[in-house]
Amino acid sequence: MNVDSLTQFIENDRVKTDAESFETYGKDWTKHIAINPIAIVFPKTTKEVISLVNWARQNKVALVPSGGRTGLSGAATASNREIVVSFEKMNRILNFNEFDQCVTVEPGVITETLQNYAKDKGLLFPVDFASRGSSQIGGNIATNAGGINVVRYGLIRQWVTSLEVVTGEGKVMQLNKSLVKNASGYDLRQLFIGSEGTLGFITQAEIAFTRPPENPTVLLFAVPELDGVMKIYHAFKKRFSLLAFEMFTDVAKNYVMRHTGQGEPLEESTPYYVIIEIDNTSETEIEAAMEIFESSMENGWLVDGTVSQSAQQSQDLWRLREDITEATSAWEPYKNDVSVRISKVPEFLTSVDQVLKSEYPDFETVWFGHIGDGNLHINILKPANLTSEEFIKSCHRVDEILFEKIESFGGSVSAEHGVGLTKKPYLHHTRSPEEITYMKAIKAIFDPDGIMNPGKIFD
Ligand code: 2HG
Ligand code: ZN
Repeated sequence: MNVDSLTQFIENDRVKTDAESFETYGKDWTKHIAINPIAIVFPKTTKEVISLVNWARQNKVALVPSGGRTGLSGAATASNREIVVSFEKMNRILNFNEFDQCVTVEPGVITETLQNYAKDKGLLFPVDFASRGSSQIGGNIATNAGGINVVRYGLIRQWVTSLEVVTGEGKVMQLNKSLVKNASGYDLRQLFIGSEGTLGFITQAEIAFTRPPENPTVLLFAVPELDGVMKIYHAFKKRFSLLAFEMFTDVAKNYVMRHTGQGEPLEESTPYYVIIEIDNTSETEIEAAMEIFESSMENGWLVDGTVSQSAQQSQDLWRLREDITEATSAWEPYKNDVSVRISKVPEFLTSVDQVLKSEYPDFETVWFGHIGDGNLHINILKPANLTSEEFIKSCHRVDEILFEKIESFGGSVSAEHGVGLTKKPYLHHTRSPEEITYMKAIKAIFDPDGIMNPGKIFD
């Protein structure tokens, strides 16, 4: 395929075909998938995106949308002679509507830039996660991003008030137009959120902000038994509107400590840790937290704990949780991102523990996650004596066992990272044949030529 004709509507220097650009833009954080793009393009306007879609339809070339490339399921990977459409040059914050407390953005705005923009206005963009410094809003929306504050603020789905999209037919639509109430039929905006670029491109979005918490305070607890994690959750959830409730294991903590040079956060070292964030608005709040801490200690659910006294301390405690992905990346982790409904988490954790111990006796496993949302991240680290292929093959065998369990719990094979390429073979454990058939039919309507990120989610 000759991509030279792309320059009829996109300037020469925004069409790249060199090896270095392919290496950078051809994939996301899912490093083990071989890439094979034919070009990387950088549109600057919705008009250029429309021309690109029309060109792709005529030339029967597939397009892969690409944001900050922090995805973990291969959804932004070009492995089959596609053109990668990077939105990094569509990165303007266009307009802040003070009355509605909504901001209009282009898809390439970095998540952290939007968070800081909200902060400058005395407001909060509440979607937050470790890759905030590189991930982009378009990608966040296309994957319905979650993160560490979902327990309080929900997924990004809740904060997108309006979307401009270009469908796989090259048609532009303004979806929902920031109406709070709009009972005029199907909400196509929500259909595009989380569609992983399989229906069309997001070219603009309006996002709502909210009031920030007054005094976010972090608590870290040392938990001796797995069973204690959700008992602590239940006790806190009954009393607080939690801002976050996360867990990680000592294995995860040790990787972070080695990576960052941080010391032990607590005197006691235990197999599990819980990190909680509350809005410490008055003496009563912290007293209530201390009461729960003491009763949890009496019950043996935790053996040690600390409370952040400053923003710096909060940040240091959060690093123990947020730096896990980076601290383990050299071990080529095989990633699972699973969920069950919250009330099933205790039983689910015990069951996963058994599977991992019996099936991965020789592999190091690192668990952590947004356990207050029922979402567990399981990272299996590659032993040095195995090749990547051998390692992934063994992980796939265990996936079958793990996902059977997930299915029996009515859970999901992908809680927040998306399906992309890596979870595609397992979609049927979460979605019924009828659901998958309807999803394919929906795609065929928006993308009749199958040019929009084909092969992602399903074939
Ligand atoms: C997180 O919660 C991210 O830190 C990454 O979703 C999870 O690396 C992972 O498995
Ligand atoms: Zn996560």
